[in-house]
Amino acid sequence: MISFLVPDMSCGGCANAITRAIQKIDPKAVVTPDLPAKSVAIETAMPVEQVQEVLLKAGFPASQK
Ligand SMILES: [Cu+2]
Repeated sequence: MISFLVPDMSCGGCANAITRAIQKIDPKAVVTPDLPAKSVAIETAMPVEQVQEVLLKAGFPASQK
Protein backbone atom coordinates (compact mmCIF):
# COMPACT_ATOMS: atom_id res chain seq x y z
CA MET A 1 0.00 0.00 0.00
CA ILE A 2 1.21 3.45 -0.93
CA SER A 3 0.04 6.72 0.60
CA PHE A 4 -0.21 9.86 -1.46
CA LEU A 5 -0.79 13.45 -0.51
CA VAL A 6 -3.43 14.94 -2.85
CA PRO A 7 -3.84 18.65 -1.97
CA ASP A 8 -6.60 19.26 -4.56
CA MET A 9 -8.91 16.56 -3.22
CA SER A 10 -11.55 18.66 -1.48
CA CYS A 11 -14.80 16.69 -1.48
CA GLY A 12 -16.37 13.28 -1.97
CA GLY A 13 -16.67 13.95 -5.70
CA CYS A 14 -12.92 14.35 -5.95
CA ALA A 15 -12.39 11.17 -3.94
CA ASN A 16 -14.73 9.28 -6.30
CA ALA A 17 -13.00 10.69 -9.38
CA ILE A 18 -9.65 9.57 -7.99
CA THR A 19 -10.96 6.09 -7.21
CA ARG A 20 -12.48 5.74 -10.68
CA ALA A 21 -9.32 6.94 -12.43
CA ILE A 22 -7.17 4.41 -10.56
CA GLN A 23 -9.58 1.50 -10.96
CA LYS A 24 -9.92 2.21 -14.67
CA ILE A 25 -6.26 1.24 -15.04
CA ASP A 26 -6.15 -1.36 -12.25
CA PRO A 27 -9.66 -2.71 -11.53
CA LYS A 28 -8.33 -4.62 -8.52
CA ALA A 29 -6.84 -1.56 -6.88
CA VAL A 30 -8.07 -0.70 -3.41
CA VAL A 31 -8.37 3.07 -3.00
CA THR A 32 -8.93 4.53 0.45
CA PRO A 33 -9.33 8.31 0.46
CA ASP A 34 -8.89 10.29 3.68
CA LEU A 35 -10.53 13.63 2.91
CA PRO A 36 -9.59 15.58 6.09
CA ALA A 37 -5.96 14.55 5.68
CA LYS A 38 -6.08 15.12 1.90
CA SER A 39 -4.40 11.78 1.49
CA VAL A 40 -5.19 8.60 -0.41
CA ALA A 41 -3.95 5.13 0.41
CA ILE A 42 -3.75 2.95 -2.68
CA GLU A 43 -3.17 -0.77 -2.90
CA THR A 44 -2.22 -1.54 -6.49
CA ALA A 45 0.14 -3.48 -8.71
CA MET A 46 0.97 -0.21 -10.50
CA PRO A 47 4.34 1.39 -9.83
CA VAL A 48 4.28 4.67 -7.91
CA GLU A 49 5.18 6.72 -10.99
CA GLN A 50 2.23 5.33 -12.93
CA VAL A 51 -0.20 6.05 -10.10
CA GLN A 52 1.04 9.64 -9.99
CA GLU A 53 0.66 9.94 -13.75
CA VAL A 54 -2.92 8.62 -13.63
CA LEU A 55 -3.80 11.01 -10.80
CA LEU A 56 -2.19 13.95 -12.58
CA LYS A 57 -4.16 13.21 -15.77
CA ALA A 58 -7.33 13.07 -13.66
CA GLY A 59 -6.51 16.57 -12.43
CA PHE A 60 -5.04 15.66 -9.06
CA PRO A 61 -1.29 16.17 -8.72
CA ALA A 62 -0.11 13.81 -5.97
CA SER A 63 3.07 13.31 -4.03
CA GLN A 64 4.08 10.16 -2.24
CA LYS A 65 3.83 10.52 1.52
CU1 LIG B 1 -14.34 17.65 -5.06
